[in-house]
Amino acid sequence: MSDCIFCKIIKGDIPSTNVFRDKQVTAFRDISPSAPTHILLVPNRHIDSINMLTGEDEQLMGHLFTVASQLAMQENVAENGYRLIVNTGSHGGQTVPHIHLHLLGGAPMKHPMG
Ligand code: DGP
Repeated sequence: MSDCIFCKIIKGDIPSTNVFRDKQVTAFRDISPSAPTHILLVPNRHIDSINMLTGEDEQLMGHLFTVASQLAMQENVAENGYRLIVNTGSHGGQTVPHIHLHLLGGAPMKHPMG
């Protein structure tokens, strides 16, 4: 999508601090971090939100979580724990309409959510 911020980051048209890249997924540091480690993992193919997923996306979404697990280890937050969030739609707090998984860690997370 030509006007999507995350598609522009994936293409390299907007600068970002990338921490991972393969054929399916790009991960980069959030511009406005909410925790000491705050990484966004995004599918390289544009998908608006979780609402748009089909059965064909199951491998891709599973891969997104596998990469999140690897990055948590790489960032040294795996042992103490971390939070993965996918905001969806306006009530979910989604501001960028391209599926992204937030990886937050490096400090205790606030609870309860919602
Ligand atoms: P969400 O509210 O779940 O849609 O989160 C969108 C996140 O994207 C938010 O934490 C800020 C981040 N973000 C927005 N624009 C940019 C950008 O241009 N670069 C980077 N690195 N992050 C961005």
